[in-house]
Amino acid sequence: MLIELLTLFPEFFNSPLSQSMLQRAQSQGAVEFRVLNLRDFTFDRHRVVDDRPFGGGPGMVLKIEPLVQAIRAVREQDPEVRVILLSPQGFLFSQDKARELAGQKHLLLICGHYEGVDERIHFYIDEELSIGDYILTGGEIPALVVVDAVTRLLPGVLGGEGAVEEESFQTGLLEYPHYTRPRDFEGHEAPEILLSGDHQRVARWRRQEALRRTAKARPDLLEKAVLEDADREFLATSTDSDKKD
Ligand code: 9D3
Repeated sequence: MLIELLTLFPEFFNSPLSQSMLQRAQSQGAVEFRVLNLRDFTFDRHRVVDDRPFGGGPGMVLKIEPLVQAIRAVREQDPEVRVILLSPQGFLFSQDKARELAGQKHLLLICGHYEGVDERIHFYIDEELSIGDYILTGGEIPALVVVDAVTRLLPGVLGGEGAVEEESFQTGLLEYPHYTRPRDFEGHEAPEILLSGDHQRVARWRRQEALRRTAKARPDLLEKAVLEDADREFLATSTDSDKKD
């Protein structure tokens, strides 16, 4: 897969793309990253990429010409490229979307900045994605979030760890808690049941902990999760106000 990143801050990506999994994925040939400097797609003397908003107001707007020059240059090389703008107005990025994008040959991720991007960009892109409801300074970190989530799904990238296959067995619940040695750390003991060797009791305990945590932190997930009668029974009793969280 080829992932191109269009940005005003190309240096921003140097370190993250050279780290751990992303670097390994590149060496393996599973993915290639190319960082494009938006300023290289200007043709005026001063290489201007932004301008004041029509109608007034604070801040600057990314000009349409350099953006479209860059998109055209990439589309000319590959008409199949999927062009994605990262913006706070986009659809929410998700694991489903990561899976969908991992099936593509070529992505162009456009990082917005300043107060926004000229609205006419929408005639030239395929979709617009946000990573969540908080305000960042630009689309660079969101682009890296997409890169990371998509790259780890590419064939061979996790090196046979099986973590990705395991995800297809996901329950729609948060994970159960994990413990390893030492058994007692500063008086905080690992749950006795995990050391019992009783696999059935361990499995039931883990299921219930997953349910408890999900009900507390992400009750929205419970609505879509596939639950057994025993799960509902557990939730009905464990989430009573007299029970500890
Ligand atoms: C003060 C300007 N903002 C009004 C709330 C608009 C604005 C424009 C551009 C706010 C942030 C940004 C920069 N952010 C992104 O480009 C961005 C983003 C984000 O801020 N949050 C979550 N996902 C994304 S994807 C791109």
